Amino acid sequence: MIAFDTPILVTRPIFPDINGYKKQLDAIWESQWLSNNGPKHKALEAQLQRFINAPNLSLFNNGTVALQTAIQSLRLQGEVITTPFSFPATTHVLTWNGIQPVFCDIHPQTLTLDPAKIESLITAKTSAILGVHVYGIPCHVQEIEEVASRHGLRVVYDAAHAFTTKVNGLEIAQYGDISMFSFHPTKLFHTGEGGALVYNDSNLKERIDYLKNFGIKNENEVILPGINGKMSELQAAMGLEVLPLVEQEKYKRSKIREVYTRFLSQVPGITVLAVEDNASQSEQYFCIRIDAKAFGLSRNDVYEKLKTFNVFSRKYFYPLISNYPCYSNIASANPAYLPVASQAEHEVLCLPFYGALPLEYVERICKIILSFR
Ligand code: T4K
Repeated sequence: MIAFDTPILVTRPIFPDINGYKKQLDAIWESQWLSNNGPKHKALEAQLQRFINAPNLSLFNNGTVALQTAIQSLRLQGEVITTPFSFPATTHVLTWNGIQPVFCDIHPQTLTLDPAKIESLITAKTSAILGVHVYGIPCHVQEIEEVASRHGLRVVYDAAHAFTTKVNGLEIAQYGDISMFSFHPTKLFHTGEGGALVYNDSNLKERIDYLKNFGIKNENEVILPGINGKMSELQAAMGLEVLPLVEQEKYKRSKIREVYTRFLSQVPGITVLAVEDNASQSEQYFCIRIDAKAFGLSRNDVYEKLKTFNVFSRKYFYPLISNYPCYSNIASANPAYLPVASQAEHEVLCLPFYGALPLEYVERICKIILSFR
């Protein structure tokens, strides 16, 4: 097998036509308005609300600040039960809010919070469950809701990867109290940097929008200890150009998923991660698990060998958050309590996955992987 001439990265952002973006910039120059709930911001908020059928939506400058604000808006405190199998932001926002993360193991198929393991972690201090729809694979939302309502807990979802995912025909953000979407360039839909909160309770809108603007009510009143979470007009303009391209990008990615799945799903030692029957794909990542014994090479071997072919896969999400030095002293971070996550972190590999990746390249990547055996 021959190495690629140029590096093949795990993802590439949608780049809209530069002339469309220039037109957006012309309008911004004309308006002399760059941030603080300007016309582009308002237009994107409305368009996104329609696009994902969101009852309420607030835009942010990134997903992390959005999630931090979600926690503030619900006045969460004490302990929050969460997954160790995610990007650092998921747990860090709890810490930045003075909340103790409590790590719960994940489900062996979906790699999302295992609802059967949540209940034993609930204490008098627990205020919420924070799940992650990792790779766009939805959490077991109904079971989580049942546990939460039995114990009077709030449910927040880190839906950074789950833009457009549906469960039982409903948009993913219709589940739980608040969902956070990331609009980072590595996401299916992006605004350069950015994010949003979607929530069912319209009473939260005012509080969330004050919180993301320093708590300023008017020139004379600051009513909450808010933060600067505002999306700029430059970001919103990018979003307005990217949004019409999302369906086409998803379609291209679905074709790439088909090729990977055709070549890899029957290979002993490789498992292709997929959504369950009641859910739809966000087409955010294409991820496999590699069982070293059955495949003959470990995930790390495959990751390193792919690099020699100029293919840069990613070990999302290794290491587990519970193994970071800043969290490993928490009782629930003990790997003995997290056997499923502790195995998954050594087996998962996200392969290059973006619409502009030619299908011949995808086939070639598969053949390179198969040649390792
Ligand atoms: N929760 C979850 C579950 C998340 O995954 C994330 C973010 C968050 C919360 C926080 O949301 P934000 O605050 O970011 O909105 C990347 C992203 O930076 C990060 O947003 C994302 N998750 C994470 C999964 O991936 P890295 O450290 O892997 O990024 P980097 O720079 O290595 O980029 C990955 C690949 O993307 C590179 O191979 C090249 C390509 N790329 C990247 C950028 C930025 C481009 O081609 N163009 C670009 O402009 O974290």
